[in-house]
Amino acid sequence: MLLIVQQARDAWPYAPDRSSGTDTVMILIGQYDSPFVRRVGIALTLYGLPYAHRPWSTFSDADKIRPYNPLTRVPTLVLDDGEVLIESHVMLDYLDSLVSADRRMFPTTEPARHQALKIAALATGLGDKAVSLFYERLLHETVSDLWVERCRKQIRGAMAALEADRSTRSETYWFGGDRIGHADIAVAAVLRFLGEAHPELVSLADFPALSAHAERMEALPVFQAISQPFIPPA
Ligand SMILES: N[C@@H](CCC(=O)N[C@@H](CS)C(=O)NCC(=O)O)C(=O)O
Repeated sequence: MLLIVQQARDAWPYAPDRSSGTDTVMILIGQYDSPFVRRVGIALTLYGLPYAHRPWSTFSDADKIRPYNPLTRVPTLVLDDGEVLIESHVMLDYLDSLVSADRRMFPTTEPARHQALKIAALATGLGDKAVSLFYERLLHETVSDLWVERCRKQIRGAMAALEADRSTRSETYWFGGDRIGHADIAVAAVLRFLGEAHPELVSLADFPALSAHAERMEALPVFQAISQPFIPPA
């Protein structure tokens, strides 16, 4: 049994980088069914940065989150010096500063950098609309058809734009090479959320390049480890 555990550890390619010599670790607040929390958890893991995870819900655990983030939103990232970051993109920007330039998961040179930022922004914007649509249906007694239709159009529009871009590229990762990037992660995490929170909204069969991309990413060990089925807020 011990041998099996040891072998599993050896096979895990994302060993924590403890070179900073400190025992204090960052704390990632939020559940992995949020694509925003998940993209940060995946980046922390791929970078080998040690962190503690507090899977607090924005609704039932709001009182626990508030002292760290008055917006009571997730992800919330508490740094090892006690500073708190909000917004997943800001967190990734900070994490990128902790690793050498050749390991950063946003390209560091143009035009690749702004192209990758745009793909990630399309994905997270789509995620924003999917979250907004979910709250509209969950929290309003009378659901606004106007808002629902607007969100649907925005989601489908972003999906079409992402599909058009991905279908021109044949490599495993969006921007080629042998390394996953933040854009790859954002797209796959958001597609998983969309499929689970709004199963009726889009058929992935209509977006073959995107669904192949998501399938490849979800098969990676890090995506399987940093993962949680969608639980609607209660
Ligand atoms: N733009 C934010 C979006 C984060 C977000 O929408 N988080 C949701 C959970 S998936 C949340 O905190 N919802 C509670 C609320 O907004 O009140 C980011 O990238 O971090």
